[in-house]
Amino acid sequence: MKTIQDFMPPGIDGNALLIAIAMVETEGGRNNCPRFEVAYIPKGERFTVQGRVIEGTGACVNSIVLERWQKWGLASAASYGPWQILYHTAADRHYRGCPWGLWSQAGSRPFVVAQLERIVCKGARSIEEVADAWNSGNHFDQIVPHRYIAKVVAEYKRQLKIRPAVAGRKG
Ligand SMILES: [Ca+2]
Repeated sequence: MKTIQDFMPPGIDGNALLIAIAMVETEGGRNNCPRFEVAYIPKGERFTVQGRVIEGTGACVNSIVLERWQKWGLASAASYGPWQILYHTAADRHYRGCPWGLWSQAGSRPFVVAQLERIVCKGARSIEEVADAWNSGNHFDQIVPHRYIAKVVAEYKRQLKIRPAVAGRKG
């Protein structure tokens, strides 16, 4: 069976990276509630979620996003679970379950790994580039989330220190 280490660039511990991203996104899964993304909500749609008003901008709505919106509604416009994977990202990686099925670690991990593989296939070669792509879609555009990247790098280094036996190991 293929593991994350099979496609990670040389020198990157894939499991430490997975933990680092989860730590930065949700404190390792402790704060894993769905977060709604207004860009994937059609313009004109308006909701109140736990006292906060959410209004769609439609910025990222295309025919595929709209089809999923019609099927799942607001649940389609959120990110889920320890890694906060966007439902659309998982669906693009052939996830066929309901959006909230990504809420658990077991439900989302295969699609998180599949997305990381895609990021690496598109040329990301460092923790910085992978973190950039995870947060902003890709590592070769103008959008570089410096603070997010710095957090992932720091957490990755911390993970290597606290679990040195795993560093560089296959699997
Ligand atoms: Ca970017």
